[in-house]
Amino acid sequence: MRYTGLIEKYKDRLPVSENTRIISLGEGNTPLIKLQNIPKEIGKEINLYIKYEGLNPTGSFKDRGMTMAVTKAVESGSEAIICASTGNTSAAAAAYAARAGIKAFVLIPEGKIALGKLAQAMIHGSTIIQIKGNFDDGMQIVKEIADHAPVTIVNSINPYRLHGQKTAAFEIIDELGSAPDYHCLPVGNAGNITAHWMGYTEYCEIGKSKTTPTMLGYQAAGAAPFIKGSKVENPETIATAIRIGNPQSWDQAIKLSKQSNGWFDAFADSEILAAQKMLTEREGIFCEPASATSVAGALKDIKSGKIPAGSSVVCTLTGHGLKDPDTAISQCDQSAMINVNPTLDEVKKAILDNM
Ligand code: AN7
Repeated sequence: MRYTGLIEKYKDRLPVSENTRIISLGEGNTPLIKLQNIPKEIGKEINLYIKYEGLNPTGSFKDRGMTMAVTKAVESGSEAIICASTGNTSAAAAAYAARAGIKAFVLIPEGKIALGKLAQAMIHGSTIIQIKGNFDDGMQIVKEIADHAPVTIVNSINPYRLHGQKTAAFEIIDELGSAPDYHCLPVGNAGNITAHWMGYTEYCEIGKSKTTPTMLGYQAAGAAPFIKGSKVENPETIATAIRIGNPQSWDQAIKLSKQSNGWFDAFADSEILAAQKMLTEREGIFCEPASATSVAGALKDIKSGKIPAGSSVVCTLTGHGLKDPDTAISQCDQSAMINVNPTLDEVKKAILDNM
């Protein structure tokens, strides 16, 4: 059967009816890739999987939430959506609004969103409102705007977003036959970790899995409110997707972390970039910096034994590496590029010198 998106696939477990007009771009159904080289290299017996959410239509997990949020916005008669965003939500909102034939307004922090995401918001024809402030400032305004303008908020405070995103947990259980022992996610607003926990507990309740995973949330050290235990006023990190100091799903995240016996941890930008590079060079998987935080965390906890040998572990790679080409290129040694004349001899020499 033709795959037509996650709402159609999981409609029995989502708040839609037979009459709902589904706004979809074929999101979901992303690959679960078992890592081969990295576990060998660190010498640990571990079943380590990557849920490659960068392969969604706009290149991030946000499409799972946005198909639901925009479907329900259209169903309720809304003609415009709005979000504050560190980039990926704006890209998804712009694309799904275009698909639905409605308007999208996106508030982004000036100069602090990755190039690919800005390109997406622009090319899909959304109205971009750049603010001289960060994501948290934008979010505050968006929360008040609905009283002043006819727009539907599609940030993860929109409950339909989490319903869409919970389907990632369904897919993992459907594929593995049970929940993994540990699930690792990068955490910004903590919407996605909350959505995953919803998905796992729902599937457990209906007997699709006997267990739920321990939920591990990893942040960037410069934007780590869950480690600090309170809001961070001026979050800073190269992983701009998670440059968030005031998480909107704070209470839910604290609760699910306790319920699942999980924990939070934070990583320096250098550690995040090292994990990103390791995935690209050792496994051929390219994710954006924020996403690599989940792998930085998993590897630390696997090496220390906090995640015991023999465990099954899923790391969500939330966004594609092509979202942020500037950061990728700046990490690479430009002088390693070989410049030659277009002759057989010079190209041959370049190859043989580098075998
Ligand atoms: C790649 O786009 O908040 O913990 O405005 O883009 O659910 O917030 C993005 C978040 C992780 C964090 N990885 O997820 C936005 C935005 C990537 C992201 C997160 C985001 P949450």
